[in-house]
This record gives sequence, structure tokens and C-alpha cells, in this order.
Amino acid sequence: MGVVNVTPDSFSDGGQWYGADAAIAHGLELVAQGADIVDVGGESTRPGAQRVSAEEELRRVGPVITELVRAGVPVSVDTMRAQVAEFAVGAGAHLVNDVSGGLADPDMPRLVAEAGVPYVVMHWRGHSRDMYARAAYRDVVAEVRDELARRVEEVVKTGVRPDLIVLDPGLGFGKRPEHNWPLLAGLADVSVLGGRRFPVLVGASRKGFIGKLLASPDGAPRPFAESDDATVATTALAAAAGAWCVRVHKVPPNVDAVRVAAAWRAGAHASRAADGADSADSADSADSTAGVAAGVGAVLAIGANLGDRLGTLRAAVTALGRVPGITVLAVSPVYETDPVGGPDQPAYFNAVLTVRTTLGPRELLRAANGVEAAFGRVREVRFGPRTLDIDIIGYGDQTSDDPVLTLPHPRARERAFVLVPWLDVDPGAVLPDGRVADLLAGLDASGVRRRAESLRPEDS
Ligand code: PMM
Repeated sequence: MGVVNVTPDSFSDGGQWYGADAAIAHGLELVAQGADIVDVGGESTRPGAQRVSAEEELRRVGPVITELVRAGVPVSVDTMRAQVAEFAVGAGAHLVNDVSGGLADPDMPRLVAEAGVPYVVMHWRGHSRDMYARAAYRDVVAEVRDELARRVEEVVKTGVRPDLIVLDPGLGFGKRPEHNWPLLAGLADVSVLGGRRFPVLVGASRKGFIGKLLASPDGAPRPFAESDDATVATTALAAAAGAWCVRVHKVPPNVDAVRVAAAWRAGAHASRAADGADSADSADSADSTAGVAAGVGAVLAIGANLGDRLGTLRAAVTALGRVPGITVLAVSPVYETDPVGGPDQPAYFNAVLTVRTTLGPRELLRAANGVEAAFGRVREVRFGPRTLDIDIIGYGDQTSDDPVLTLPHPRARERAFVLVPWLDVDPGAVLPDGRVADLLAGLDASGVRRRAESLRPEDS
């Protein structure tokens, strides 16, 4: 996760990306450098920071989020305000990153529940103005875990889906330097609440506790911009310990560190498997690279219900086939389908393609988002009309409850408009809950009507 702080006074990069144009360019640069998600924030949370108004926060992040989403970037909004999150999700942001874990704005959990987007619940004891006043712990790992457990219980009560929650120990937030190291070393303890393992986000990048660790002999802390190497070390350790995401300012060396950690975990996995040990909880994140070199089969569903639906789907098939690392294997017939859920809207054209890809699952998602964006898709209404929608239905036989990319697609099993064309290209297709043919037998497929046209560019 690359950071874009659209603020004049952030902790480590305040002022650098304050103008919308600079912030947008920086977000695009972070993605080009390998970030999977760009976290856009408009309110500084550095120790001692005063709050800005909701209007000012929206003025800062609004155009940046809108533009990055339009460019196909998976965006996270770093906000404690439901009003700002609502705007961001409406503009197509994928994730809400709330450093207060729903404490700062009581409307936030309900908004996130309704939007159905992933939600980062961070450990927090109060606003930055006087956060050190609350930095007293007897057993910091146990207290952070227990306080996070209470937050999770609360937000789930409000309707947030547990499988969309990401935990964050909140490094540096109401914590003195010495409190952060046990939390980093104890990520595994913080991630399991009530018997459930949650994905964990770690935000150590350029934080004061790193500067303090690297202080010069006279006690002067290392400046932010010179603590990136140490941030990379924390990234490698956190990723090797199984963190789902690291939030960083300088993307390239941290991407390298994540790749090293993934190889490390895969190595540990392989050696445990060779020993015949139980390896169920090892390196099986959505970005596991096992098998990618040889190419992995993936199933994509495409749909359109605005504009030239057939032309858009044809162009999307061509565009996907042109992405380096994607080879289109089979394209189903086109179906005209009645909309399911959402507002009153025109009928869709839907199809399914099978591809072989050397991209990892998140890279494939980014490629799909890029093609969607090329057709001007803006998600104004959830389940509402769209010029083009591309869903990753399956990626090899990987299962993952990664909140950004759940595999297989959690709603595929209930969608006749996906299962019907999927069977056309793979009659033996299976989902974890059964054969696709059997699942389809239990659905009403009367709203799914086969068309005569083909999507293959050579047939048009
Ligand atoms: N840290 C900052 C801002 N947002 N979000 C999450 N989830 N976790 C963090 O640790 C976090 C955050 C402050 O850092 P910055 O101002 O240097 O970007």
C-alpha cells in the first residue's frame, strides 16, 4: 500500500503532495512502482496534529480519489469520517482505512457495512492532539489485541462483515517508541481474535520509533527521509511473519522486501511439506506466487449494461488479451441478462472467459481494473449500471479471503449470469461448494438469454 498524504503537515511527507495534480501523479507513480493499493488521506495524524474540517478533508482528497479510480488504481481512503468515506466509496474507492477503528465517527461502521467494502480497523485510543497522554500499557500486545477485539465486536454488530475486516496494531498511535517493537514482534498474536485469523496491515514506514532507534550518538533522531532502509527491514520482517499489507511511503524497496518475504515463506512451506508437517496456515495469501511462472488458469466474468454493450465486451476481450502475461483461452457466447439487485437499470450483456496468466492474482485484478477504467467506468451506485465490469471468478484452485480479492468470487455461486456462460467454456467447472452444473441447477436461469453474436474479435 503506497501512501499519498494530501496534507500540508503529515508526519513524514507533509506538503509534498498537497496539490491535487501532484497527489494524483504521485499515486500513479506508486502503482507503476508496484503498489497494489494507494492510500489517500487528507488529514494529518502526526502527534499533536489538530483536526481539519470535513469540508477541507473532502476538498483535499475528493479530486485525487476520483482521478485515481478513473485511472484504474485500487484506492483506499484514509479517513476517520463517514462523510468522507461515503464520498470515496461512491467514487469507487476499494477500501476504507479508519485509524480510529470506528471510534472517531459513530456513523462510520454503518456506512462501511452498507458499502460492503474492506475496512481497516486500527488500534487507537484517541485523537493525535494528545495521543501520548494515553500511551500507558502493562502488556502492550495483550491490551492492543483486547481493545481491537472489542472494536471488531462492535463493528460486526453494526453489520460489517468479519471477512472484510483488516486489523492494524496502530504503530505510533498512542504508543511510545518502546511499545511498537513488541507489537511488530507479536503480529501473530494480534491477528487472531476469537479463534478467527484476520489479515493485518502494518504501518511502520518512517514513523518516529524508527527514527528514535536510529538516533545519532547525541540522541538526535534519524530524519524521516533517511529511515527508509529501516522501514524496508520492518517490511521484510512483518511480511515474513504473515502481514497482509504494509503501508509505506517509498514503494520500490518495500516491494522487493515483500517479494523476498513471500519467497521466504514459500521456502518454509516447501520445507515443512517435505517434512510431512501440517502446512495449512502457511504462505497461502492471495499473492502466493506458487505456480505463477508456469502460468495459472483464471476465469473472468465480464458485463456491460450501458452504451454499446456488445462493442464494449468485444473491445474488453481484445484489451485483456493484449495485457502482457494474459492469454485468452476461451470466450463464452454472449448472454443478455436481467439485472439482479441494485436500482432499476437496463439489461446486461454478460460473458465469461478463461485465461492463462503469469500475473499474480492482485496483478490480474489491477489489469482488470485498468481495462474497466479505459472504458470510463465510474461506480456511482453499488450494483448499479456500468459501462464495463470485470470480475475475477477464480484463479487456479486458490481460495483466499483476502478482503481486496476474495477467491473464488464469493457471489459467483448465486449468479446464473456467471454460471451459465462459465459452463459453456468449462463444462466440468467446480467451486468449493460443488460442481458449477449442480449449483446452477438450484438457480433460476430464466433471465439469462443466449444471443447469436460472438465476442471473439475475429468473428465480428
Ligand atoms: N499511519 C498513518 C496514517 N494512516 N493508517 C493505518 N491503517 N495504519 C497506520 O499505521 C497509519 C495510517 C500516519 O503515517 P503518515 O502520516 O506518515 O502517512
